[in-house]
Amino acid sequence: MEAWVEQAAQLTKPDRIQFCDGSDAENESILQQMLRQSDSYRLNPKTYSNCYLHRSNPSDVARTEHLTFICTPDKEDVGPTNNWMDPGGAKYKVGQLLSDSMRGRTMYVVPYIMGPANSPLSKVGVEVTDSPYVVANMRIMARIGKVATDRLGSSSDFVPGLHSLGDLDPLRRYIAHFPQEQLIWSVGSGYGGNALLGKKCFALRIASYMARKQGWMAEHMLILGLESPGGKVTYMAAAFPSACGKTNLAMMVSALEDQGYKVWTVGDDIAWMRIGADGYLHAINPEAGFFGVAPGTGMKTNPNVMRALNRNTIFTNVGLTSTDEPWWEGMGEEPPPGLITWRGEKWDTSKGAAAHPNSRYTVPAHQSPSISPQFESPEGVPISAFIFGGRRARLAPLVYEAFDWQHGVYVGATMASETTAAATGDVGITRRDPMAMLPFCGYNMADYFQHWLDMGKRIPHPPKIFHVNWFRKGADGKFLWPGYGENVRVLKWILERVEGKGHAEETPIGYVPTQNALTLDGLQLPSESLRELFRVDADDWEQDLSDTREFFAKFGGRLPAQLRDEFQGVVRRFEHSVSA
Ligand code: OXD
Ligand code: MN
Repeated sequence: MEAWVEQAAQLTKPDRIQFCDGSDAENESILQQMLRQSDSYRLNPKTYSNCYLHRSNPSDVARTEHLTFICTPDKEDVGPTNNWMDPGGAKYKVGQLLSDSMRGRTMYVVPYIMGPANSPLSKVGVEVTDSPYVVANMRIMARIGKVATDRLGSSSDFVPGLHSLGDLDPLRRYIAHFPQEQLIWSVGSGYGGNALLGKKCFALRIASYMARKQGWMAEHMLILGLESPGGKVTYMAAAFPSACGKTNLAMMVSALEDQGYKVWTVGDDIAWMRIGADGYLHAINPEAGFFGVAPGTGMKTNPNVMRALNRNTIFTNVGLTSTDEPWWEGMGEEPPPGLITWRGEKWDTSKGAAAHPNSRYTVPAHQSPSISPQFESPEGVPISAFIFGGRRARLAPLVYEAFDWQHGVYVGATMASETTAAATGDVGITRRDPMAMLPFCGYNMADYFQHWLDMGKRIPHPPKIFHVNWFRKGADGKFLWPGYGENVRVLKWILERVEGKGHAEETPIGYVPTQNALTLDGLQLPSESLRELFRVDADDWEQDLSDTREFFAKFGGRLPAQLRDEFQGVVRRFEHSVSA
C-alpha cells in the first residue's frame, strides 16, 4: 500500500500526505478542513448535531456515465453498453490530468473495507483523494482507517483508487476503471458516485468483474428481511435503477405491522453474494451508510431514514433554511421564509426547486431504526427472492413471478425504466437497464447474462425471481398503486410464493397474483384499479418485445442462446393466448 501511495504522490505532487486512521479526532480535523473551503457549512447544532451541508460545483451534481470508462486491451470485453478506452491510452490521457493535480493540496490516504470487518465476503480498498468532503463521506459509507489496515496487514490484496478533484471542468473529467489490474482512476468530479470510489467504482464495476472470475455476484441490489408473524425473517434482494425507490423499500415502515409483517434493512444499494454451505445464496451489504436521494424523502415516504438524518449526516445540494436546517422538496413542509437554494441563492418560486433533484444525504446505516440485527453478520443473510423492477407508466403489472431461474434471468435482462436525475441526461426516457446494472457492469453485459445463467446451475437453493412496478399509471395519469409502506402487501405475496402458498395465474409473461391473492384490507382500492394493475396487455408487450429484440441485437453472437429461447417463449405464449 505504501509503495502504491508513493507512486500516486509522485504523479499528483501533493504538498502533504495524511494517512487516515479513522479515529474521531481525525474526523474532527477532516471536517474542519472541509469547512475551511467555501462550499461546506455546519448545520444547526441543536437540531442537526454534527451535520453538514456541502454545495457542489453546479456542473458536478450527478454521475456522468458518458465520462465513465472501462479500460481493457480488447474492446469487445466491455461490450456495447460501456465506454471503452485502451488501458495504455487511458493511463496517458487521464495521467496527464492527474499529473501535478494535487499541488498545494493535501493527499488523504483512506484505507477501507467494503463489508463487515470480519466477513470472509468483505474486501479492502485504498482511496487517495484531495477532497476532505470525500474522506468525510467515505467514513460514513465504508469501514475506514485502522480496521482496514489491520485486515490488510502486509498483503497487497486491495483495490487502489486514485481520486483528484482536478479543476472540476467536465471537459477534463474521467472515471476510468482497469478491471484486470483492479485499479480505479477518477479525476474532475467530487460527486458521490464518481468520487466515493468504494461505491459504484469498486463495489459494482470492479467487483462485478471479480465476481464473474471467482464465481460470486456483485449486484445493484437492496437487501431486506421480511419478518412474518412468529418472528421468522425471510431475506430478499431487489434491483431497481437509480432513484426508483430502493432506499425507501429497504427501509419501509410496513402497513401490515399490526398483522406481524415488519421490514428490516440490510442494505439499500449494493449486494455481494456467495453460495453458502447451506446451499443458499448469502448476501452482505458492502456499505456502511446510505447515500440517498433527498427530494421526495419525508415522514410519509421514509420515516425511518427521516429519524436517522438529524445527526452525523452530510447533506449535499439541498436547500438551507434561515435556522440552518436542511430543506428539500417532498420533505413534507412548505418552503419556509428565507429559504436558500442549493446554489446559495435566495429562493422564490421563479427559482424552481430549492434542492437539486439529485441532492443527497449520507448517513450511517446503523442510525436507521429499521437496521437489521444481521447487518454486521460475517456470513451474510440467505436470499430467498430476487426482485427486479423499474418505472413503467404503462407496461408492467404490479408484480409477477418468473417461471424459473432462466426465465428470471430473461426478466432481469429485459428490465427497463424511465430515467431519473441520478445521472446526467434526459429525464423520463425509457431505457433498457438489465438488472439495474447498465451503468455499473464492469465487463461485457452478454457475458454478465451468461454468468447469471451459470450461477443458477450452481446454487442448490436459488432465489425465486419476481418483477414489480410501483409506477403504473391509470388513464387519468395518476399512479394506480399507493406505494411506500403499502408495498409490503406485495412482499407478503412474494413470501407466500416462496413458501409455496400464494395464489397466482399463468400469463405469457409469468405468474400474476389472482384477484384475491394480495392482502388488501384497509386499502381503499377501486376494483378497476386492481384489474388495471394486474392487466397484461398483448399490444403493449408486442411493442416492448420489438424493443427488446433491438436491444438484444446489440450483443450479436455473444448473447447467450438461452435468452433468445426465452424471448421466443414469450412470443409463443402471447400467440397462444391470443388464439385461445
Ligand atoms: C446511486 C445511484 O447513487 O444508483 O445509488 O446512482
Ligand atoms: Mn444505486
